[in-house]
Amino acid sequence: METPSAPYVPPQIWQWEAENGGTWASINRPTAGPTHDQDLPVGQHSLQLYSLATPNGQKVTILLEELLALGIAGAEYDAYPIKINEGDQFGSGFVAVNPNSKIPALVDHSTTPPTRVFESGSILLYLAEKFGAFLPTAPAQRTECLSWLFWQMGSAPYLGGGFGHFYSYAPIKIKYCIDLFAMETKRQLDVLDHHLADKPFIAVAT
Ligand SMILES: N[C@@H](CCC(=O)N[C@@H](CS)C(=O)NCC(=O)O)C(=O)O
Repeated sequence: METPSAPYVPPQIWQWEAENGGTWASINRPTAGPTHDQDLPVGQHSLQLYSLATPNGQKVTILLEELLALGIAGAEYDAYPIKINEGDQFGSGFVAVNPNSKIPALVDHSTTPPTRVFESGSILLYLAEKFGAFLPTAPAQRTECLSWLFWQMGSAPYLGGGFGHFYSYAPIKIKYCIDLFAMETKRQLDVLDHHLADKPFIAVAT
């Protein structure tokens, strides 16, 4: 069993140490709000997506592309990269769309005033309801679909923020943290294995 050389004793009042050696230390901070003025570009389509090809970002792009594949022309969109490793998520324009400073974020200019949508699950739901696709209308199936959507929203942080962070980004390898989140990640994947044992999709839009 791993024994830390200098056991950490949490202080009475926690203080932020900006440089903690972690991969994301230069952009992480304990406060919200914009750090600089930076307008967002706006293109020709109603839907403006501000995102990046990360696990959370790609969810929205996949749905938009699936909507387009169904022939839904209103799902055409302009996509702009928000370079989260360079701090774009703290620009004033982006924070106005997502006060939580995380991608993905969407603005729908087909409404007056334009509708901002943030949180990947909320964006998926917004688009599914807007275009009447990929979300069952029957109450039982709709509830089942939303249960899995919310399960995914609640579970993903254990993988990325928990397992991924401590396995890959943390400046020191802490066995306890890696074990805890590896176990939880395995368990979540086993939830999916059980659920998908007798069906091809997690939920089906009927
Ligand atoms: N619950 C949010 C999580 C979004 C999220 O964590 N996005 C990450 C990229 S996958 C991000 O923007 N990170 C930048 C940061 O934390 O500063 C969602 O589902 O939209």
